[in-house]
Amino acid sequence: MSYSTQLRFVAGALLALAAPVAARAAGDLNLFGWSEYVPQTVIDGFTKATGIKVNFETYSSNEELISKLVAGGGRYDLVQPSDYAAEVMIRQKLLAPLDKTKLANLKNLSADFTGRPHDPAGAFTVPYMAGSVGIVVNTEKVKVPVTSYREVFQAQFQNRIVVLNDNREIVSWALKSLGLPINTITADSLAKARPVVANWVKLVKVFDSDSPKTALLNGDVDLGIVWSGEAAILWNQHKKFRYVIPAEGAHQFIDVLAIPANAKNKAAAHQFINYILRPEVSKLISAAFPYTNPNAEARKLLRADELANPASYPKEGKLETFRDIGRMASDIDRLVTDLKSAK
Ligand code: SPD
Repeated sequence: MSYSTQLRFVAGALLALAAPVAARAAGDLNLFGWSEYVPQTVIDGFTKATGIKVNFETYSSNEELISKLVAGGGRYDLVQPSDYAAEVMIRQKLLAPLDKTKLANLKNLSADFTGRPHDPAGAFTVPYMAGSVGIVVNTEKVKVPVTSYREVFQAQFQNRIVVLNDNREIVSWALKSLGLPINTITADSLAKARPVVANWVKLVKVFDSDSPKTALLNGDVDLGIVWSGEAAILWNQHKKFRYVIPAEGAHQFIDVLAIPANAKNKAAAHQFINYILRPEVSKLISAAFPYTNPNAEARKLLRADELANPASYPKEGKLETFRDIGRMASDIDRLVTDLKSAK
């Protein structure tokens, strides 16, 4: 385990011990999900429909989720990893198999988002929302075309850039720009990516995975590389914010719901999963967080302008999902952490 991974592990364990467990009751659902991803209206609707109180905690990266689960996963009944992180958790036996007899609404999912390599039989995971990671440009401030990672990280944009605070993402952009694979990572490919990342991080003003849209809306930065749902919200606010899938190709993610192996309230977790698969509930998720909705029946309820949002439903571009890369994940983490601290 790398030094930074060890630090995260210890921090996760301390956080787990410090959490306000007194507020939790045996029948509650303890949900651990991405920030700005599960609308409060959906949580409230679930409680109203079932009488089950939801204790909701958030995280900003898959790596944070995994280290916290390893440290004290029994505190959570439901988690929301991305596809590749779920693949890691399945390999590490951190997830419980789903009881599909309790998930009648699985039938609403589009076949485009099921049967994927992270969980081919859907034995452990259910798609929540999907999306991509792409370039967003304030076209009132940036007058030149920006269509590739290299065009984002130019000296003329120093201190005008926001990017996700996500080490795997940043390295994958460098690998893509070098024409190297993002899922077969070697010491050699990381050595090639290192000087690219070193130059790029010096140009960045804001690293933010929770709400990268904020720096763009405030005018603190003029362009960036963000989650597609963030770009979709920006587009809804003002059409000057354009979303571009980088020419080199982009990361596509499918975020899922899954039940930790040692969850105490698996029954409530199944109820929550089945609840969010209702088309009228899934539609509320799209309205608040306009990522790509994997629920075919919910899509039928979306307005034409929601379906026309180019960040939520891009019409072109090469997309590739991340896979479990084993121990190389900690090498990536160390590489970017080192370069950021030398910035
Ligand atoms: N604020 C919600 C962000 C969801 C991002 N999920 C994708 C992570 C892929 N690394």
